[in-house]
Amino acid sequence: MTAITESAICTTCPYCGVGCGVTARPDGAGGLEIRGDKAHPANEGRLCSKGSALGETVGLEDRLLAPQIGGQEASWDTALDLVASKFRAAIAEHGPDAVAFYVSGQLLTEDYYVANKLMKGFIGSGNIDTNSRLCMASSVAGHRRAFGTDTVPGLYEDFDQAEVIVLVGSNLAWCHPVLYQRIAAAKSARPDLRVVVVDPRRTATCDLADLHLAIAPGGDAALFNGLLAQIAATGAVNAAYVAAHVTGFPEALAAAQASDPALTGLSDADLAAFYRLWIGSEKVVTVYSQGINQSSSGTDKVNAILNCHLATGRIGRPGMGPFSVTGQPNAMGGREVGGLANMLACHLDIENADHRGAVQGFWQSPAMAPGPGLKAVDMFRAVEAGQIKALWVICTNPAVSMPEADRVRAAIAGCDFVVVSDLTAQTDTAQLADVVLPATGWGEKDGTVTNSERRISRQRAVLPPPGQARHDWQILCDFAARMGWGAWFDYANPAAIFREYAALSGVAGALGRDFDISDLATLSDADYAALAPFTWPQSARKRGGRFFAEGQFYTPDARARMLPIVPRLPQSALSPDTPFRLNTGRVRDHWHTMTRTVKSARLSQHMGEPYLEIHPRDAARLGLGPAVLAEVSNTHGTALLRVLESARVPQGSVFAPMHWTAQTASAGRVDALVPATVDPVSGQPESKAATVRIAPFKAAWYGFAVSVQDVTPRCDYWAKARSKAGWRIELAGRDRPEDWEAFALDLFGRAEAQAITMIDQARGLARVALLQEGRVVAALFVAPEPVAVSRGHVAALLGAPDQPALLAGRAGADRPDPGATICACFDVGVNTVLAAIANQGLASVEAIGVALRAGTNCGSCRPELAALLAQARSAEAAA
Ligand SMILES: Nc1nc2c(c(=O)[nH]1)N[C@H]1C(S)=C(S)[C@@H](COP(=O)(O)OP(=O)(O)OC[C@H]3O[C@@H](n4cnc5c(=O)[nH]c(N)nc54)[C@H](O)[C@@H]3O)O[C@H]1N2
Ligand SMILES: Nc1nc2c(c(=O)[nH]1)N[C@H]1C(S)=C(S)[C@@H](COP(=O)(O)OP(=O)(O)OC[C@H]3O[C@@H](n4cnc5c(=O)[nH]c(N)nc54)[C@H](O)[C@@H]3O)O[C@H]1N2
Ligand code: SF4
Ligand SMILES: [Mo]
Repeated sequence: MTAITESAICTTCPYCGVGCGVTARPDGAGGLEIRGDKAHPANEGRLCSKGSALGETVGLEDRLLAPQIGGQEASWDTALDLVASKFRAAIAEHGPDAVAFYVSGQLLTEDYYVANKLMKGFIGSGNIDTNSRLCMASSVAGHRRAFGTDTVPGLYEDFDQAEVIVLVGSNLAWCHPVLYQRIAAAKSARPDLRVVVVDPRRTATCDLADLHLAIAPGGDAALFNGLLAQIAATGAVNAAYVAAHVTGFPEALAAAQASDPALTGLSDADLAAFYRLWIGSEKVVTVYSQGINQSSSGTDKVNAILNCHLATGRIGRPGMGPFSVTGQPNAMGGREVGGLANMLACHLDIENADHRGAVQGFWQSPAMAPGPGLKAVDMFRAVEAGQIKALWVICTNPAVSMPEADRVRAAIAGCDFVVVSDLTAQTDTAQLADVVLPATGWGEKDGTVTNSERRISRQRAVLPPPGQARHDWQILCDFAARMGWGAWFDYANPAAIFREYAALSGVAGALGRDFDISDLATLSDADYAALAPFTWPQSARKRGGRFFAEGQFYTPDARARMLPIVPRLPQSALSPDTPFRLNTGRVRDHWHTMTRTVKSARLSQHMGEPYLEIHPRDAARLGLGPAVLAEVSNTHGTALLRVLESARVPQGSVFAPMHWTAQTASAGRVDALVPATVDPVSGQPESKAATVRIAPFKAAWYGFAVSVQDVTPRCDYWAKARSKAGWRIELAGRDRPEDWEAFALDLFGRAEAQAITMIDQARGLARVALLQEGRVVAALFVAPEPVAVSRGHVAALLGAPDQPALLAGRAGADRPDPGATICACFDVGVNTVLAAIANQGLASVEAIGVALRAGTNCGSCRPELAALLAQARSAEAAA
């Protein structure tokens, strides 16, 4: 294993599935100095804003450093004895299906392998599912239906060679920024490269698009059915490929021809332009992500896309193919290792008795799961029904990220026994647990991950485990030993687990499966420590490269399947009571439930508050002024979100990010609104198509506060974000407190502080600054309208002895307000960029880079810089 040294260690970013290589060096102050690894083939030195800020997220302030039972610190022995006794009792009394693991695509392969082996081979139940059910399950199911295996055929190189790249339901600019930069670079080198974005919203990714198709939610299957019909009509079918390698073409075509293109909501001209582009170039890569997967017809959407690539034989050759991009750093590894309830390790099939027998023989296990276990939504339903008596949640936060999140939260709270392994006890899920176990996190643990192009890379430790934290695989092995299976879980290190896994993949390879890395089954510890990134397979049968150019699918007859697809629209119907479609997803600088990105002030300034993107005409119709709060609700729950008017969303549709939790906002959990409607094949929830009603939140007052210390306000609305010197907090309430000074002292918990208060009764304004030892420790600004003070200016004065400027609430002429952060790397604000465009006559993103450095490091903000240029140009034209 890699020792802690002063030299930089090569590892892999723990965020998205691009799987960028990073080099990390301890900075001596508890943080890390982070750079892109130029030698890593996934990114060749590039990083995005989140990857660049990794060093700011490894601090220990919120970390769990010892096990807890019922909120009280306990020893590892006591905690694990309790966990084992509860699991043993539940299994003895109610059978192995009375327990469950809910795990994560952010676990390392070695952690995942151990969890899967433990549940499926030793407890003897299929009840291990993963948050990948919410993420990749429809892609997995679509791949398996078409290819007989869950395999992404292509490589990232295909982006460099493609003539047309279609991005379907993927906001690549924000969610896979380094791939987006790669396409941007390809396009500037080869201006003929055409990019199409298919997304109901006009996202930052559209900055690169030659054609944006603002498709109706759920219209994708109709779009690709239309394409297939047009492929046939224009003679673009690759008859030789279809004849040799494909089954089901006539049925798929007949279904496509019968399908109604009107379901796409697109004009005939747009459809024709798309079909021309796609059919006109052989080298087409169709990239897809959550706009496809997270749908009640997600698997069909995937197969509608695969059908078009199979019909044209555009698969597995340079520059072409369908490309499902994975979300989490090890989403792909989890699929390989069998993390899903309906899979076995190494792409073996849990429903196949021979496969089960082979794995049981290899593991020498006492009790093999007889078949698939419960998928995520069903698993939490079983928890709710009391059928699951003991639940272990590892590396995921289902009280926030599962659909019907309020119901899931109640189910977890009501479960007999819940264990959570996490980095912190301050998550919505951990707060419901009986036992919380401290896990090591990124930078502290060793193992492997697989990225979107099947590339396996090492994550390496660069910091020591903090406190008593243990690695996830160790915790599971310690538990297994207490269950009596110590001999089978006696690994010295992650390398030993990896060797066993690689050997098992050889068994799978011998059974004719594609996931075979048996070359690595005898890797020494030193080789594992030095393992360079490689793409699978790696075995005597095949080494690296693409799949399926010559057919050879993993079906019984080695032919791919085209499927007849009948498009279905989202399951929740709009109604007079719930007339808006709620689309959900991600923002550029936050990661999921924010447990790590929340710690970086830079990353928290881009989008500091949970928001609702709504078309200006809808906002006007509902009486929602700029920046007021909206109450969004349906039968499942309610959220309070800041209104962000934007014509980027179509009328009738709204967008809200998934990131806010009960730790960061009073009512920002959007999954409280998402119904647990699932795709019938994959079991993946429809996370992007809830229906909701929207009404103005009747605020009697709005507030903005800054504080050097974390606070949890008690008022109807609040949301908080990290700033450089502390926290910034947005507030609002239905009733005005009598005394603002008393309110502020209570809010900030500083009865002893000196308060300087300015009240303007007539205008309903109040400003309170709290000083201690002559320095501003907190300040509150109140108004009957959304508070108009400059956030950046106020936050910057925290800790300074400068209360007059602070209470003025805006910067003087000598200190212009930079505005909301746009470039997180160099901390450049919107106002700074706009001023530079106006004053220095900047006319391109490159010119902004030269003048301000904005956009010159990770490049994640380049689409937004381009938007500011366009905004400045249109303002100029109007003037
Ligand atoms: N910054 C950031 N990056 C991330 C993550 C993060 O949390 N933050 N998470 C990672 C993970 S786990 C994942 S899975 C990926 C997700 O990556 P993406 O899938 O790119 O991200 P999302 O924002 O969830 O959704 C993508 C788009 O789908 C669109 N969409 C909604 N409905 C439809 C529809 O019916 N059809 C089509 N065609 N499009 C539709 C939405 O408008 C949205 O822009 O991101 C990864 N990268
Ligand atoms: N409405 C809506 N809901 C969605 C989505 C959406 O687009 N819309 N997207 C879905 C998708 S694609 C995904 S992937 C999920 C993501 O949802 P989650 O998996 O619930 O979100 P995370 O915040 O990534 O949770 C990871 C947890 O693991 C902890 N952790 C980090 N590293 C480690 C480690 O090494 N060991 C352990 N034990 N713990 C660790 C973190 O502190 C955090 O609490 O959300 C899904 N939910
Ligand atoms: S694109 Fe960004 S988040 Fe994704 S792996 Fe690379 S640096 Fe990490
Ligand atoms: Mo995901």
